[in-house]
Amino acid sequence: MTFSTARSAAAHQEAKAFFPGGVNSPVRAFKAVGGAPLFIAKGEGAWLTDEDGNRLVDYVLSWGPLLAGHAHPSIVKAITETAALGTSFGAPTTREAQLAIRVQRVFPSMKKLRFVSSGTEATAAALRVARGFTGRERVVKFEGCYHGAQDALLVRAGSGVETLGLPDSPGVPKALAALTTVLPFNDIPALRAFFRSEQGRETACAIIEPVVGNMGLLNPKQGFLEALREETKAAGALLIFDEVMTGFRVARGGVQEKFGIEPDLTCLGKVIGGGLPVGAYGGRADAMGQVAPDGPIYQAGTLSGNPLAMAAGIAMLDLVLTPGFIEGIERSTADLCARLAEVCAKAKVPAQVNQAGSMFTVFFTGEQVFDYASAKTSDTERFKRVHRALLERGVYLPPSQFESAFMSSTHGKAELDHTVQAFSEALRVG
Ligand code: KE4
Repeated sequence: MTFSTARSAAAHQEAKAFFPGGVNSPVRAFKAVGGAPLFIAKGEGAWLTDEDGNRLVDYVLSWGPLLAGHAHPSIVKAITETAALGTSFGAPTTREAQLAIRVQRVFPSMKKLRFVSSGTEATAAALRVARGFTGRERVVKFEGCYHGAQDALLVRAGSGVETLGLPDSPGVPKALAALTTVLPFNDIPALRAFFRSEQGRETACAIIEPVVGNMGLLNPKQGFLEALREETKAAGALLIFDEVMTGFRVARGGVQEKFGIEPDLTCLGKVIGGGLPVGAYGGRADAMGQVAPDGPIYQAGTLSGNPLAMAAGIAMLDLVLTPGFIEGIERSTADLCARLAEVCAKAKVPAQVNQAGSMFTVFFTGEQVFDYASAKTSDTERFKRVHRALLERGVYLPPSQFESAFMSSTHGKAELDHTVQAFSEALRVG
């Protein structure tokens, strides 16, 4: 069957009349891989069906949220039943505490937390809490890390900013950007030198993707996160783990569980909403105790704690808390990564397959990828060709070399065999 995208292309033309690039989030535009983005008609388990009827194994999974695959019966049931009782009240419901209990079982460092409607809101709120709690204004981020589309952190960020080659975003006030220090990821001497400097002692917080998904998947070097925890503590700066992507994926309890490091604040998103809009920030009770209405630091949201989103999150976390659920996905991710590395080696294609839990990236480079500079050695032209060849063979990878791919509990033997076969062929033509 030929791979037609005529209906997606027509839908894209129509969408361009409404939205910049015809999309509601830049990474969806396929700018880095060319061609019109596929317009999706439905998802079921690990599979997408696009408007042209093409069926593809999905490794984007809505950029991480769908740990249980598309339209999981228990999540759909929870949303459907809750919707019949009303979709939003702007008043507290018991579902919020029901989700919070589950979050704290997985992230015990979040002594107090608040739900918001996106990861961006969560990281923006966490930054404000850190600045309000410490009385300091400077913040630290790491090169290539992405924490959502917010002014203070759209400085040498990853994800779509990197994909589109935008050094930083216009519209961010210079005065604000000047309060953001960018350090190199995985560079221990640089972080020690900064936090022991005068500026370091005036820093409110360091925010980091402790395992990076937004440069593609990068793991921290031995001792890097430990050094960051030590130096921020000594400098009186809060350590914020942005686990919007890594939460429930690098391990059930995220990077903080895997490495045994307790951040002062944690940001969550994606998986926590089971595919509906939920973010969360939280951590130390003394810092969160400063958040309105208990304290003066203001943060609010009309749809925060939305009952539908809470119901989907509760159903999702009940699956996450099922013994063996996370471990099964991690095993199939490791299996796939090993097979993809083998296929690249057999094809004599220089590649690094980086994995952490249920996240992975195939970098087309012969160099180990552990920071922004090494990620940038990847052959993005080869990635573009392979991505297109995979689409034609029914495999949907994130449309950027600088994004992580994701697995779900519904990616079984059939999906992995299909993927490995398609990858092997794509490398020959790509
Ligand atoms: P959202 O506001 O997109 O829900 O979350 C922002 C965010 C915060 N922190 C991390 C570590 C993230 O990865 C994200 C969002 N991730 C991107 C994918 N790299 C979302 C996809 C998109 O921008 O459309």
